Amino acid sequence: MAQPKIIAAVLVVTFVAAGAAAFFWTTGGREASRLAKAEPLRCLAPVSDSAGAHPGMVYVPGGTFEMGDTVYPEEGPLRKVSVKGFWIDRTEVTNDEFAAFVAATGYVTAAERDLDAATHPELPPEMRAAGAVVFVMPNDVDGSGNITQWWQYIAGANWRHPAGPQTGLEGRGDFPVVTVAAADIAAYAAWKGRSIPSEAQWEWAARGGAVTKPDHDQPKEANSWQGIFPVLNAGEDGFVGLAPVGCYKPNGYGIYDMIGNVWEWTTDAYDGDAKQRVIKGGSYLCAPNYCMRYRAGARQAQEADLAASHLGFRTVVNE
Ligand SMILES: [Ca+2]
Ligand SMILES: [Ca+2]
Repeated sequence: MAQPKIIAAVLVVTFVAAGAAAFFWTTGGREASRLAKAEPLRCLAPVSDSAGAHPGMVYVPGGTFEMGDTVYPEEGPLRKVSVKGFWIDRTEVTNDEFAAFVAATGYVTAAERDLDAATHPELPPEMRAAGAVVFVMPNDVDGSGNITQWWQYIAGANWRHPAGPQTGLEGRGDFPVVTVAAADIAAYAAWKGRSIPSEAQWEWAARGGAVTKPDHDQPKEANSWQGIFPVLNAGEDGFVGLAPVGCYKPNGYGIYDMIGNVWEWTTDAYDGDAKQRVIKGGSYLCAPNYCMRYRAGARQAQEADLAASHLGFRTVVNE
């Protein structure tokens, strides 16, 4: 996915019927209909264990590491960074977990609220309507320059309806929650007495304690995209769309899906721009021909108030 600013700009001209998105959500396009029966609804049971000081979390010891990577310019320069020990969610936060928060607090997410014309004068009315940016697999594309060929702003898309009003969460309780904005996840974390990870915490945890230099290969134990993005998704990893949390082997610390499945929010501003945050780990949409960001050192900018269908989060407890 290209720079979110570009997305916001080009999405201005894009507004699709939710019905089309619903079709792709339920089928995931041609490939998904072929594979749908093989895709499980639950991989890790139970999702949250009840043992330890912080149930459902893993302790990550502190350390010093060379942060960053060398594939894309925004990953550098490589720099030595120290991180104190902390606890981190074993999995991405799920729909069931987020639903418990909403049930307890009545919280309404950013994607469920219309944007104020006063604060977003640059957007046309249709993009100020409550909604989210949703990936819709195209049948064909004309080059990779125009991302509105696969990213569409859909009114009525939110965490309960991840691809638009006609879609829902039935059978998807163990899938990562998506279309949550920075303020939403901060509220969730506060309710749990937790925090959102910094970029350094996230990247250190994603290394999994590995002592060797990270490679740049597409990982086997992660939900990414095999084939040619965005038109050919071979689903060799078992999922053409999102996967339930915990379907792949955990990393060296016992943490699942740091790489792939959904991108994950951090608290870091992107290049000092408070309106943009750093997101990490890549998603099920990351392919070798486009967005090789299925690496701990990769990063991307995301508007703090923009909800998207490939973006979720996890929380930390700082000691
Ligand atoms: Ca996949
Ligand atoms: Ca992830």
